[in-house]
Amino acid sequence: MHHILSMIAAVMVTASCGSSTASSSSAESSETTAPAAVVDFNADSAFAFVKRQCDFGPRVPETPAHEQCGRWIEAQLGRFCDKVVAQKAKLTTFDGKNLNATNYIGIINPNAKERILLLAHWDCRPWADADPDDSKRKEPVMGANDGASGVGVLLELARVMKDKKPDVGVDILFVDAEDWGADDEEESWALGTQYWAENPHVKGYKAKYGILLDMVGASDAQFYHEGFSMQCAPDVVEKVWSIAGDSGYSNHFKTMEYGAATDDHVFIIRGGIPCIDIIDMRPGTSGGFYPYWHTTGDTIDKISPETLKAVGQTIANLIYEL
Ligand code: AHN
Ligand code: ZN
Repeated sequence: MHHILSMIAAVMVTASCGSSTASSSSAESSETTAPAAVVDFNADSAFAFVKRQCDFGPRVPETPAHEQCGRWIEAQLGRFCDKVVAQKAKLTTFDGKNLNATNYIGIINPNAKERILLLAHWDCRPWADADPDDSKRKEPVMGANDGASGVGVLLELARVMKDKKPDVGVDILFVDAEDWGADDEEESWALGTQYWAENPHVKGYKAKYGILLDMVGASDAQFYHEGFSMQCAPDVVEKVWSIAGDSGYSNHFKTMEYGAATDDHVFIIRGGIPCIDIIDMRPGTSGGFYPYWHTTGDTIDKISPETLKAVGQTIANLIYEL
């Protein structure tokens, strides 16, 4: 089912790629030894940001844990960024629920013309419907990896950027209500991103490209070239995987195309910004993703500081252009 959906979505995204800004040619590095990084992404700090989110409990929209974690995220962005926007939205789910959702945006170098968009969803899925134990499938997902890991990496990047301002403008977008979706309805996913794409926090917002982090914390994470990213932003994929390899992280970053995920980046692309997805895909597993995806087992013990470092340091090295 997932595969069929992906193919349908592939056609739709292909048709809409043209609206995005023309991409520049790829600049691949031929370095074979890892150069010294300009900034140090702290893996333990990133891990602490992931754990703190889990300590609230599952951040399912319309629950106290979600509300509390949202306020915490806003406060963290306030510590590290030049400006913070909390974008409130009323969203309707596929099953008819009205959600009070909030997207949070942390803005770094607000006046810089050249901008990079970094995003992750911060909500948790209300049901662990992929759990092997069917008695647990109505329980919420903790989302240590599916949600908290991307937010944790981006908060640590924000902390690093406060210490040493990059030349480029960076917008960190934490989207709500990504995971309240139905298998057979593409449009039911990524509601917060769909809202942001229609109502960007800055009128006429433009970025050179976007990078989505989704499930970036598992110890054995595998990041393949994702299908929609390759269709609409192949040069960005090449650049990120090239930097990851040069930085010593080819154990996680595989230079092979695999799968296509209906994820937040698809709706960023539709809005006209080329965007890639760094997502943990596992060929041969039933879901095609990280093995605890949408199960009650998506907990903090699956998260490895080493993986958070691989992703975070790669993005840092990109921002500071080694
Ligand atoms: C679907 O499940 C259709 N796409 C994956 C998007 C997702 C959900 N990423 C994390 N949770
Ligand atoms: Zn999910």
